[in-house]
Amino acid sequence: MSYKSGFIAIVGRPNAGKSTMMNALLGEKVAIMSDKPNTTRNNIAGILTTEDTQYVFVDTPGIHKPQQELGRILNKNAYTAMEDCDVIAWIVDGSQTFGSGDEFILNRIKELHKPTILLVNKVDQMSKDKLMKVLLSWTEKYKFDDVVPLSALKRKNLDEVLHVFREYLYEGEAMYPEEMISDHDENFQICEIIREKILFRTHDEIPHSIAVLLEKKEETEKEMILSVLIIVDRKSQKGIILGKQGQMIHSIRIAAQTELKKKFGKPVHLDMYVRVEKDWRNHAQKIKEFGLDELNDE
Ligand SMILES: Nc1nc2c(ncn2[C@@H]2O[C@H](COP(=O)(O)OP(=O)(O)OP(=O)(O)O)[C@@H](O)[C@H]2O)c(=O)[nH]1
Ligand SMILES: [Mg+2]
Repeated sequence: MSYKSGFIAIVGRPNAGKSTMMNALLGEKVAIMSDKPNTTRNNIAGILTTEDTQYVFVDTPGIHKPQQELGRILNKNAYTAMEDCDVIAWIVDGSQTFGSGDEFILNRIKELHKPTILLVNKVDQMSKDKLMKVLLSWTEKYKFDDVVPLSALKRKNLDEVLHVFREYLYEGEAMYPEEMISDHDENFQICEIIREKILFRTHDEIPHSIAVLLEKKEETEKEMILSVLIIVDRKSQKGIILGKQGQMIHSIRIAAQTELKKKFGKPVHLDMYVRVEKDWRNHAQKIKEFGLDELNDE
């Protein structure tokens, strides 16, 4: 059998389960996940190298109606991934009805004329009857090259997902070294893990308003010492992140340190500071400073 490789853009509305699916396919947590919409903010490549295939998945921000400059950039980056890939994997939450985000995605798909696979996720929450109805209603919208139901969370039907992706990849050599699993470095992952712990503990506007920046990293054989800055976009949010008598930030620190210790195999000491950057999500320069650049599709 000949070797195949290529780029698979994983796109869909916020919360559809894109990052959960990519991590499940990789067997590693490369992208953070949460029940808050717009968890993913960067295009993140996850690389799976097998005996006969190198799959380069590109996890993208959920496509939505943007309220701010940041939202516009996130959507743009997802669209760029669709333009640059070999195969589009559109993942939908099977329990949700077709919405405006889906309309945007479908329109792009129609323009791009690329192999497009529809992945109907969260089937663990659906009866067989319901699933049949959902599959029927989606296949009426577009002539997908393939449709696969799955549960990213329960790891159901993932082999079939890989099998179908392979069908649409081109013959070619591996593009990345076998041991490489992501295109993002360790510092990015540290900040993302901390952001995930904040998302888990906050609600409403806060999950959308924070950014995490690494200020200092010192590592010895025995330990890692980190200092990070948590950006919020309003003064009132600073108090919420700190919590009563510092309880909130304490709980974020403990959770992040625990996961980072497991990841790096050594104790991690984490210092965190909170800074207000008023309305940063509407300022292109700030957004860029915080590592959320707009990608060029040229
Ligand atoms: N029941 C169920 N929940 C799932 C499944 N896949 C993902 N989820 C949940 O859906 C939520 C969103 O998952 P994410 O993977 O962060 O979704 P995403 O599409 O990457 O979201 P954004 O990054 O915000 O665009 C999380 O709470 C997941 O646990 C699934 O197969 N079944
Ligand atoms: Mg995501």
